[in-house]
Amino acid sequence: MKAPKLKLISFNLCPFVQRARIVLEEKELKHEIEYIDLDMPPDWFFDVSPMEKVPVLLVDDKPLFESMVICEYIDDISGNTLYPKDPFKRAQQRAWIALGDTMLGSVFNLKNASTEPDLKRAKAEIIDKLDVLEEQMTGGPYFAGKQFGMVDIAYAPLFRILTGITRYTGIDFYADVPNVSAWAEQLLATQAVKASVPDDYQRVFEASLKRPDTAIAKMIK
Ligand SMILES: N[C@@H](CCC(=O)N[C@@H](CS)C(=O)NCC(=O)O)C(=O)O
Repeated sequence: MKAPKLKLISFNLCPFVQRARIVLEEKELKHEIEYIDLDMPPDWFFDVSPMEKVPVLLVDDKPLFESMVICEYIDDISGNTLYPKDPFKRAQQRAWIALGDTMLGSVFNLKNASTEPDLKRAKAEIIDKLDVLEEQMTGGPYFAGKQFGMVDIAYAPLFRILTGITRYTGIDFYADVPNVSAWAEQLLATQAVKASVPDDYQRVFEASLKRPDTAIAKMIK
C-alpha cells in the first residue's frame, strides 16, 4: 500500500499538536507541518477543522481531528504499535490518557487565571492529579516500564508546560511526586519529544506566561 501524504496543521504552543508530532517523529514518518495563527486562522482552516481547533492531520488532503485519534491513526498505519497488544492493558492506558486530557484543562486554567485564588485552585487540581499518577508509577523509566509508548506521548507535552512554568515562576509541581518527576525528566530528554516543538518554542512560551491580566505573569522571576 502506498504511504499516504501527511500534513499536520499546527500552532506553535499547542500541547495537543505536540502529541501528534511526537508519534510522527517516533515512527519516522515523512510529513509536512503548517503552523497557523489561531487568532487569525486562514479561511481554508474552517473547511478542514470542524471544531476550529488544531491539530488537524491532512491524510492525502482529507482531514482528521482530535489529537489522540490522530496519534492512534498514525500508530495504525505504521509498524510496532505504541500500545500494549493486550486489549485490557490497552484500554487501561487510554483511561490514563483521559486523565492527562483533564490535566491539560487544569493547566489552561492555571495559565489563564486572572486572580490568585483561581490560580491556586488550578494548581491544587494539577497537584492532586500528579499524586494519583505517582501511585501508578512502576519504576520507569517510562509510564509502563521500559518501553516508550502512547501514555508517554500523551503526557510529555503536559510535562513540558509544567517544567517550563516551574522554571519561570518557581511553582514546584513535582515536590511530592519523585517518580513522576523522574518520568517527566526522562520524557523531556527523549529525542522524539525534543523534536516535537518549533525552534522558537521557548521564547513564545515565555511570552505566553507574561500575558497581562493573568495571575501567573505576576509570578515571573
Ligand atoms: N481535544 C482536542 C483539543 C485541541 C485544542 O484544544 N487545541 C487548541 C490549541 S492547543 C485550539 O485549537 N484552540 C482553538 C480554539 O479553541 O478556538 C485535541 O485533543 O485535539
